[in-house]
Amino acid sequence: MSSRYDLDALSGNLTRDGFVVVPEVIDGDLLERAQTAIEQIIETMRAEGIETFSETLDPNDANLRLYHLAAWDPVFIKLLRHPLARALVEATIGPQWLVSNFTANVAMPGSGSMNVHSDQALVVPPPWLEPWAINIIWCFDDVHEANGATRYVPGSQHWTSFDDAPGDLLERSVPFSAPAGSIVAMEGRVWHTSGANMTESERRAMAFAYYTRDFIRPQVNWAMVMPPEQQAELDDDARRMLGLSEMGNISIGGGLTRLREGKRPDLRVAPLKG
Ligand SMILES: O=C(O)CCC(=O)C(=O)O
Repeated sequence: MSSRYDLDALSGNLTRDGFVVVPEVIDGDLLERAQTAIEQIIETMRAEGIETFSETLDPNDANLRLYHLAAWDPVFIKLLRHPLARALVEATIGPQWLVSNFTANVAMPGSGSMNVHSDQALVVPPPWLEPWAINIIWCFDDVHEANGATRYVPGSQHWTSFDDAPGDLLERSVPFSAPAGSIVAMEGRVWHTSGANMTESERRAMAFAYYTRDFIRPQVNWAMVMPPEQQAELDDDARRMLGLSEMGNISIGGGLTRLREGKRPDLRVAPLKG
């Protein structure tokens, strides 16, 4: 990874705050490709009559929801394995992970906040004692409070059950700001929500690359959403990330590993954080 980043400092902040912003990680062509891909997906979804409004998530249809991005455009595979993204994921949840989901939330003027939630709580029951999930959030527009920056509740990564979450979550939440091309790493236990886009005309496009430990069932079944010819184009690393290998459902952190530990030190169980 580029020495432009001090990984220890970034992951230290992430552990302390549950959240770290890294400004301008991508720019130029790559940023433009991602922005164009988002626009094209919206266009295609509209042309094909695919709903962009998710009633279960958002208060109105000013939020455009785009799902399983890696199946729409290879630029998103590139982002999933961006060296900094990968380094922050592995520093937080260890080397054994899968891409659980990759969605975009394009918040148009007039969009409102969803319910405050933690993403780890969506995939594993309490108690949440350690980070088993992380979002790498990609900002494709300049993001700030007024156009609906994600709001997070400081310290909420320490809550271990639903009972720990107080009633005034939105009031406790704080926004961030960052220019287009930035990423935000957000630990899976952090309670957060989308902000409301209160601007007249600013779009807020962000994508949420959600990585979880490989013993947690991914939210997306990539084998279903990605056509076989597209799967055939993927390299081994991409197939592994998406759990598309034939043995993709066997967690190498499971008991089987123990049986082989002596012969395959590379397959040892990643230590869980205390
Ligand atoms: O759009 C945002 O800022 C947050 C989105 C989010 O939390 C979600 O989709 O679960």
